[in-house]
Amino acid sequence: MTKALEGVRILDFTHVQSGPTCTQLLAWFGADVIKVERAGEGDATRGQLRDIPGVDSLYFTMLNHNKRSITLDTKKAKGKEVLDRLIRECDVLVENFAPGALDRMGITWEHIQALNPRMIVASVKGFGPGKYEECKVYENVAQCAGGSASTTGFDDGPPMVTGAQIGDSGTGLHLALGIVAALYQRQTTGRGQKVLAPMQDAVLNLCRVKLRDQQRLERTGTMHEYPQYPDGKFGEAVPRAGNASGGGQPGSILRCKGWEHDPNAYIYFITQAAVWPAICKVIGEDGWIDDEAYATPQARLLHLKPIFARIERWTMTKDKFEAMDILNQYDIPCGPILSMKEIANDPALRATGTIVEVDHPTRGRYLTVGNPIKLSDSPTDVTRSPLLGEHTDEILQQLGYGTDEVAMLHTELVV
Ligand code: CAO
Repeated sequence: MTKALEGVRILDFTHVQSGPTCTQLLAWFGADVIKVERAGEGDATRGQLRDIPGVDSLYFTMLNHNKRSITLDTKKAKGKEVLDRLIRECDVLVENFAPGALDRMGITWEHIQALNPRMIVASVKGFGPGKYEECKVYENVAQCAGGSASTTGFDDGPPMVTGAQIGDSGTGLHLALGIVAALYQRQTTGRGQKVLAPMQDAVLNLCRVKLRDQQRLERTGTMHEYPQYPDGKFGEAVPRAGNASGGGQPGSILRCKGWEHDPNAYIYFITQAAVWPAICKVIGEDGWIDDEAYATPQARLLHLKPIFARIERWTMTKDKFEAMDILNQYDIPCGPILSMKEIANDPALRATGTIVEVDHPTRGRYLTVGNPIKLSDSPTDVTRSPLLGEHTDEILQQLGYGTDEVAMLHTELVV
């Protein structure tokens, strides 16, 4: 079966997490991704958070599947020459260097355009144009600058970052979509274009509902779905909502049986209006179905804390999976708090290829997250990440270099 992006060649100048997430997705959709790295060290993540001495870290392997690796010193004249050939041959250049690094290498937009006007140049940067555009940025900086941290955590605590890598992987996803759109547009224009995904903007996009709430707060001075209502105070900005859903259907994280010794014995419980009578029956509060203090969603907003406290008295009598089984019978939206250990062994996620085992020549077998996006006509086969420079000679030969020239590039320490 062919792959969705078969024939698309990606010149992958990415490192760490945001850019590699993007190019890994493109590789999973069938693009030929050529990762350019410096000889010796390569992508810094190869050596970071190592669990086995001398072996590519899981950090690296889990972000660089299905790619080929070429080592190239793009600051040397011969290295530049090889790079120019790659630019001519590829469809997309993806990079997430610090601002200005590509220009300092001499790979300006004009230079690329002169070599290959069809090339799409896609970049992740921390910030878009403006005061902070020259700044280097990592994950948590983006979470803070994009509105996530100020709206995450509890009202009486400091701003909080989240474990989901919305700044890095979230931006990588945005960039991948921009690239695919640019490839599509190129079919009619015949031209490449620049694609930019700033991490602050991507995080803000994922925090869109909080900007919605900022405007609601400014108009009405209150938000009835937030835990600050009815007893607490609202300030000028969207507050941290703890585990409240903050949306149209109130929800909360509730303790389940075993919570005293298991940090993940919890369930997320949503009091969806459509199933309110069923919720009342399950927890043994049939009287709440018609009680005017509880009967309507509007009335319930005044009593969310006691309502969830009462539901929790019920969830604490069941373990999270028992509670799920019972609640699902009544279509009550809920979800167990799953630990990474539980997720790693989840048979459904393994069956769909979202959790996969991969063989690696120096690491052995390891677990990774496969492609979460499923295309029925373009299935993903997850293959291991490349060793540093593993495909250097192969790629040079494909670029038209003869055996002697390849040997010379090695002796000149360009590759
Ligand atoms: N040959 C020669 N030089 C190379 C090279 C190669 N193959 N690959 C990289 N380099 C050089 C770059 O040209 C740059 O040199 P200069 O500083 O002289 O211009 C240098 O290596 C380092 O690049 P960098 O500044 O991007 O790397 P850093 O480790 O200092 O910063 C990071 C890392 C992530 C903070 C920065 O790249 C950044 O802000 N990127 C944009 C935002 C981003 O993607 N952040 C998310 C990262 S994931 O958490």
